[in-house]
Amino acid sequence: MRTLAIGDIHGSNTALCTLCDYVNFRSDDTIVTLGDYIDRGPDSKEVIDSLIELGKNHRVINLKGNHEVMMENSLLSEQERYFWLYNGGEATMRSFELQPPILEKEDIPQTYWNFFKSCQPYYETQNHILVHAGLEPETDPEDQEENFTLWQRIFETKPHKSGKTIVCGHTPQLEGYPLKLDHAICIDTSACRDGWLTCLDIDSGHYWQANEAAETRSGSI
Ligand SMILES: [Mn+2]
Repeated sequence: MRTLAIGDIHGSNTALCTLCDYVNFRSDDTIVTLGDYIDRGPDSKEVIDSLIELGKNHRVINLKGNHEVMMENSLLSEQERYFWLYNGGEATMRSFELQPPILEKEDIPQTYWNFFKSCQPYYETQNHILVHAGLEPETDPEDQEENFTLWQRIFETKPHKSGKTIVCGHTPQLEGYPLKLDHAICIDTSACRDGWLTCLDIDSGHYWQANEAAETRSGSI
């Protein structure tokens, strides 16, 4: 049984659909998406539609990214809304055929808010902890605070006390390749910045990539 992690998608639905075809998922795969489905790229709404569809036929665990939290928080105040809009939220509004900068909860169908609510903070296997951004090294995964799980940069991460390898996204690797450290692997390979979207088999180290031009390539970390 494989555990396959998918990095930050950021509205890159062509890359996502191309990647899903290319990997050729098996019925016993567990697919863990690492968050940041929305913002910056052109097709945020369609990315969520694709993930909901994928979840109908596969075991899919969607983790929460800081961009999903920013969008949820955008309903709380004007300041939060502008923080989100300046961080790529305008592209998300346009994918819902909405005109920035005003967003009311009712403008977005409840399905999408439910999707955000269903996203998990982390996913743990025998040898790995999968999370959007990082972990505080001395804290159990279930007690982590969001400044670490949603916002920490890969170069700030330290080995987790569990000894497990952290698998994360959040820090864009502008060369388009996964970053492997001794204690952590980052697979945000800049899908929305003319880079690649990565799917990593966390146990074998094999990875598949696709981009917005529907090109594919693969390799090993
Ligand atoms: Mn992020």
